[in-house]
Amino acid sequence: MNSLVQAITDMREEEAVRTAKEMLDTGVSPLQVLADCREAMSAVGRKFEKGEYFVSELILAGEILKAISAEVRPRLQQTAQTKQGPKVLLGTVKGDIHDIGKDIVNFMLDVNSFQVTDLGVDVAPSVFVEQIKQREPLVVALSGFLTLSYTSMKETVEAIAAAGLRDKVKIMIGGGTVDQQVCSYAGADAFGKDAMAAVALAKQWTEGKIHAQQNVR
Ligand code: B12
Repeated sequence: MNSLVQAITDMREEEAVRTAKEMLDTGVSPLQVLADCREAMSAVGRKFEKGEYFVSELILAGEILKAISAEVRPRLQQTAQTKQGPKVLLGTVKGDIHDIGKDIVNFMLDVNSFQVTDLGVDVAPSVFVEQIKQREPLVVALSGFLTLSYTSMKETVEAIAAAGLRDKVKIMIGGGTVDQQVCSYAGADAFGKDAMAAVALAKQWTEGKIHAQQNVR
C-alpha cells in the first residue's frame, strides 16, 4: 500500500490530498493517482463490510476522492483536444446515489472530446428516455454501485426499448461490481470496468460518426 492509498484508507483527508498533489507535481500520471484512489476505496469498502467503518466514513472517503479528483482533472485537461465529439448521455440509475465513479467517467469522456450530458444520480428510466429524445446521443452510459442498481439498469434499458429508441443508441454500464453477467441481465451492449474502458467503448461505437453528430442541430 503506498502512502496515498494508506492516507485515504485511514481517513487522513489533508494528508491524502497533499500527497496526491505532490505525486502529480513530481510527474506521476493522473491515471496512476486515480488507480491508487480506486485501491483505497476498495480497502474502505472492505472495512465497511467488516463493521470497522460506518456510513460516516464512506461519506468522508467520498469527499476525499472528490477533492483529489479536482486536482487530477485539470492535469488531464492539459493534454485534451478541444474538438467536440459524439454525444454521450450519462447518469447513475434510479435508487443509487453513488457518483464518484460516474464523475470520473464523465471527465475521462470529456477530456477525450465527447460531449457528455451528466444527468446526475438517482435518475429514473423515464428521464433517460426523455433526454435521449431531446439530445439524440449515440451512447448512453449507466452507472450503479448497489446490487439493486442492476434492476434499475434493466428497467432503464427496457424503457429505452419500449420508447422505440433501442436501435438509436449503444448502451454501456459500469460501476462497482458490474460485470458481463449483469450486462446480459440488464440487456446492455457492454460493460466497462473503469473510466478508460468507458472511453474505449465510446470510441469504438462512434468511430466515423463524429462528423455526422457534429452536424446535428
Ligand atoms: C463512497 C461510498 C459511498 C458514498 C458515496 C458518495 C458519492 N458521492 O458517491 C455514500 C456514503 C453516499 C454511500 C452510500 C451508500 N452505500 Co456506498 N460505498 C462507497 C464506497 C466506499 C466507494 C464507492 C466509490 O465511489 N468507489 C470509487 C470509484 C472510483 O469506484 P470504481 O468502481 O473504481 O469506479 C470506476 C468503475 O466503476 C467505472 N464506472 C463507474 N460508472 C461507470 C459507468 C460506465 C458506463 C462505465 C463503462 C464504467 C463506470 O469507472 C469508474 C472510474 O474508473 C463503496 C465501496 C467500494 N468498494 O466500492 C461503497 C458501497 C458501494 N456502498 C454500499 C452501500 C451498502 C451503501 C449504502 C446502502 C449504505 C447505507 N447503509 O446507507 C448507501 C446507499 C445510498 C444509495 N442509495 O445509493 C455497498 C454496496 C453493496 C451492494 N452490493 O449493494 C458498498 C460496496 C460498500 C460495501 N462493501 O458494503 N456509499
